[in-house]
Amino acid sequence: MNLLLISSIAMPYNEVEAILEEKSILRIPTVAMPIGLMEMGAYVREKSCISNIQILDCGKEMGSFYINKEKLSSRSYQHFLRSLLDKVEFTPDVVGISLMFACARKSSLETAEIAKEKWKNCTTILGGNTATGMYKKLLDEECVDYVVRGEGELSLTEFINSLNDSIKNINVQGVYDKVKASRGVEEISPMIEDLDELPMPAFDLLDLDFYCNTPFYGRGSVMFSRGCPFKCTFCGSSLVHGRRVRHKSNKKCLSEVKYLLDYGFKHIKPEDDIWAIRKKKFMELADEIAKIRGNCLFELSQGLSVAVMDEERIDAMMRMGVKGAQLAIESGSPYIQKHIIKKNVNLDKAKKLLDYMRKVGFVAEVNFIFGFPGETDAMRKESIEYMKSLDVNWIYVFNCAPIPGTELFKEFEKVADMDSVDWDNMRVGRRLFDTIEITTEELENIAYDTNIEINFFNNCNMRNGRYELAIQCWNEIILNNYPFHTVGRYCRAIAYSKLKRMDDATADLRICVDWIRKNSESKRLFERYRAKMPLLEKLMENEKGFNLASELVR
Ligand code: B12
Ligand code: SF4
Repeated sequence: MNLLLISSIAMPYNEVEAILEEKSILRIPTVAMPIGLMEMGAYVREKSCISNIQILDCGKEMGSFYINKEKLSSRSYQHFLRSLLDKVEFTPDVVGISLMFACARKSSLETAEIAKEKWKNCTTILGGNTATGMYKKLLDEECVDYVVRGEGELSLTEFINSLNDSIKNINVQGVYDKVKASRGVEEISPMIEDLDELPMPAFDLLDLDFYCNTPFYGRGSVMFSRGCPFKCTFCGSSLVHGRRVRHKSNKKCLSEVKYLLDYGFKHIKPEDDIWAIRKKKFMELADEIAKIRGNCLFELSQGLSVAVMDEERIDAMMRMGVKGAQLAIESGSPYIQKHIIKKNVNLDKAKKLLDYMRKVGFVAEVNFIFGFPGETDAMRKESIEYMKSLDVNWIYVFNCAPIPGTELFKEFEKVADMDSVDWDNMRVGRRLFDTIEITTEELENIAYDTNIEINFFNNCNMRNGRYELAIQCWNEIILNNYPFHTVGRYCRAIAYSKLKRMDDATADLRICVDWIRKNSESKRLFERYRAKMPLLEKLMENEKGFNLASELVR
């Protein structure tokens, strides 16, 4: 029996199309190793009757396309998917598609359709976070034979073995066909209790060279635990992994880290939902990693929990090569914390943690979200005031886009028509539906303006005279990837001028003007915030005679 596992692309459909058709420079594809397929693939390879297995890593293929786009001809999304499926080396009996993100719904269905067309007798089965939350709707589609809800190791193994035994009415916990879905059965797959039973993730089924050596994308992913005990209403993690945390032993964590280190990885990303929750275990692991990591750095892309973090854990993270991370605060309104998102972040403790991080040189960023159902203008203002009181390098302000299957999603159903949501084109920074409280456009504007105000015009490093650090953050977060960002470049010019680097400052202002003339995004940013960038107006009025030093003394 041949098993093909496919990971879908973690980007809205229209953004992928724009890249493929070479229309967009605004979005860089999000690419990360598909841990679920690596862990499940390794388990199924060991425990089921399959003889061949392949992972088709569409995210990585998208990343490669983006990097090499000058060399490749443009194409449609469907054409791209077809060309990827043409690369498969065997005729699969089972095509398993990982549908983790709501925005990948359409492309996953198209993948299933193409697979059915290409391999007439194959069985399609979808799994992953979004498949778990949306299983009924997915099973309405002809190209979807089965959906797995929850973790796939045990259920997919049993499913494949049943298929191999030609069992007609497959009855596996967590595996739904169209009939079971219509019967209203509510269950998810059984979970592996002892995560040490998982074999080494199937790193060998990925293009490790791409993940190790590609500039910008070069990162290896691991997951040391599954599950999170907290009850944040917006979070989708517990749908699949439950609320009880299961840990791999430190020995197993180290063996996975060592595998990547031996390959040559210089960046490793643990993707655990809740990091360092068991203090003693974590401190021991961090110290063991510190001994073997050489110059490899560790990156935590999930926000750190304010409830869990403390000074000793921060010190241990630094020893193991974590240079910085985001602290997950989400809202500065105590009401929202307690009643709407139920994260209950202690806002004073968050501030103290940030102060400590600053003191020891741990680069801290913070996440906020606007647009929760029930959120008022006053609550948003409270959040903005709180943001302004933080001493932090960067604040990300997102728009709340609910995850199907979560408690917050049910709250959204009270204020919006969730059946009409265009999931395929939605991203976190952009939610494509109005609620009775606020329109998409209003919300987007508030979040966008707050981002710009907090991170640029009212930048905390600038306020505190840390001009070099402000420049470093703008370079790393904005200008290295988006050189056309008028506001970023303008603010960098101001920082240079504070450092008396007048030539650099003037050069930046002149480059801003060039970009504004040739790039629509630069022009849009200029027009939107021109009142806050008076030096650009001055430069445009008198390009030849412009003198920054005299403008600044006026
Ligand atoms: C790593 C990660 C990413 C990586 C994904 C890499 C990849 N290709 O897998 C990247 C960085 C790309 C990513 C991006 C985003 N992410 Co993310 N991400 C995660 C995270 C932390 C871990 C996923 C993981 O590896 N889990 C470990 C493995 C073992 O579990 P798993 O992947 O779920 O796989 C198991 C089962 O789902 C199932 N399964 C999975 N696939 C299949 C397929 C088949 C055939 C079968 C049978 C079973 C099966 O079996 C697997 C093994 O048990 C999860 C949180 C979580 N704990 O799941 C969030 C999570 C999936 N992400 C989430 C979100 C919201 C996002 C973003 C929107 C965030 C953002 N700020 O932009 C973006 C999506 C893109 C976009 N722009 O819209 C949400 C849910 C999304 C949703 N339902 O729409 C989650 C659940 C986080 C949360 N706390 O709510 N993410
Ligand atoms: S702490 Fe993080 S992972 Fe846990 S429920 Fe809240 S958002 Fe989800």
